Amino acid sequence: MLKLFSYWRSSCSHRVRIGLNLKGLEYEYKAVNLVKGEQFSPDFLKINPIGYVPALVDGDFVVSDSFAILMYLEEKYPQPPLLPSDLKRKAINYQAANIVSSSIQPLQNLAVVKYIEEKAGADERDIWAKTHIGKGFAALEKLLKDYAGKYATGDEVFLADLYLAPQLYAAVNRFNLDMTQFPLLLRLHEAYSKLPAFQNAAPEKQPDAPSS
Ligand SMILES: N[C@@H](CCC(=O)N[C@@H](CS)C(=O)NCC(=O)O)C(=O)O
Repeated sequence: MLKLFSYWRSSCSHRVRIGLNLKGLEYEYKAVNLVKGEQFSPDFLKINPIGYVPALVDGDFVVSDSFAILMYLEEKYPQPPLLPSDLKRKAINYQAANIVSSSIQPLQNLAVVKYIEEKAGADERDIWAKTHIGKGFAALEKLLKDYAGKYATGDEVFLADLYLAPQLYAAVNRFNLDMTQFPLLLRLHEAYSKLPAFQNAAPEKQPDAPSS
C-alpha cells in the first residue's frame, strides 16, 4: 500500500491527500509532527533530505514534494485526470498551482513565520502572512475569472483546485484573512467544502489532528 508522510495542518500534504482521494487510492498515513521537529529526525531526512512533508512511498520508491508526487500519481493512475486536455487550460492550471506553491506557501511556511515571530513578534508575523497570501490571492482572483466554472478552471476539479483548496483553508482557518476582497476564491472555497475527496483530506479529519 502507498504510504504518505504528512502533517495534519500542512497545506502541501493536504494537496496530496486530495489527489489520492480523488483517484480513489488508499494509503497508510504516516504522521510527521512538524511542531515537534520530527521532519529533522535522521529517519525522516533519509526519506526527504530537505526535511519537508509530504513524501510518498510506493514500494521501494520514494518521492517528495507535492508537485512531483501528484505528477507521479497522475501518470501511474491517470483516472480521473488532474489536468485538462486543452493545452491552454492546462497551462492555467500550472500557473495557478505555481502561484500557490512558489509565491504564497513558502512565505507562510512554518519555519518562516516562526522566524518572523521570534525576530519581530506575533503582530508582524500576521501582517507578513496576510500580505503575501493577499498578494497571491489578488493575482489568482484576476487570473481565474476568465476560466472558472464550478471550480477554478471549469466544471471539473483539476490541479489548480488541489493547490487552491488547502491555501484557502489555511488563509481562512489559520491566518483569518478577510476573504470579502476575493469573491471568486471564496466561492471556490465553499464549493470544495461540499466534495467528499476534499472533506476527507481536511486537516481536522487527519489521524494526527488534535482532538479539540
Ligand atoms: N515544495 C514543497 C514544499 C514542502 C513544504 O514546504 N512543506 C512544509 C509543510 S507545507 C514543511 O514540511 N515544513 C516544515 C518546516 O518548515 O520545517 C512541496 O510542495 O511539497
